[in-house]
Amino acid sequence: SDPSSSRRGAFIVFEGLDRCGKSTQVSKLVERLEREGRKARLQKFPDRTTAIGKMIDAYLQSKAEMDDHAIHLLFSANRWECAAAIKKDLESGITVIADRYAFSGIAFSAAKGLPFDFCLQPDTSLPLPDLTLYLTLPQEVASQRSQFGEERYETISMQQATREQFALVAQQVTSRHGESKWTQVDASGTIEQVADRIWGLVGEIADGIEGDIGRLWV
Ligand code: Z5A
Ligand code: MG
Repeated sequence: SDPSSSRRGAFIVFEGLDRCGKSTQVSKLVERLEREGRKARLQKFPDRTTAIGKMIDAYLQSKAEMDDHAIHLLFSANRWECAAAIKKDLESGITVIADRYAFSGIAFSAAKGLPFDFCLQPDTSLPLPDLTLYLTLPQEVASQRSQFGEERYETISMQQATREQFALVAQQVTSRHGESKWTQVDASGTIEQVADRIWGLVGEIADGIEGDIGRLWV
């Protein structure tokens, strides 16, 4: 019998500032898991395909204006509308890899000046990631990558403010949920070098997890 059959899939989140290579590495990890014979699914946030996601997309492309609180709640609502599917997949043994999650939600809105606690609340009790990989890259390198600056938030000052908020988010995650839940990853080097670094950090949770799915901030 398969010893992994009683295990649920791991929920792994990629976070980090713009152009640090999250989407690239999320795809690499999904491919690698599948190559190793494991089931994996990619979940991007914001998920721009839903009705809420389309409103978020218009906002990010500056085709629509929105109150800061309202857009914050829409980003969270966009996660809530995906939460049941994430839980269902994890329970059926699929590893779910998210490209951004609630931590981006908090860091970007708090960087705009909304109170940190307000930013935290709407995501309370969403599925808790088993591991968040926070990719770091010097700003000079990130700004030189293609398409930087095309969307709202892609300015150096906004990125710096967001970096500071991400540090506070990391403290919240580790103090509430444990040090093992948040790992910083050096995202410099070639795509393959970063992918190998990440594979080493993912380690045995790629084989599945025995405990229940946790709840964020609970
Ligand atoms: N946002 C929010 O405010 N609230 C929320 O709750 C959430 C998000 C969930 C859109 O996000 C915005 O929404 C984002 C946060 C906010 N705003 N900002 N700023 P998004 O995830 O849709 O953003 P994106 O358009 O996908 O870009 P990105 O995520 O910032 O990029 P990335 O995924 O980190 O990088 P990449 O696409 O993998 O790579 C960027 C380029 O570099 C690309 O040309 C790659 O080929 C290249 N690349 C990647 N890796 C390497 C290496 N190792 N070497 C050289 N070149 C590389
Ligand atoms: Mg991306």
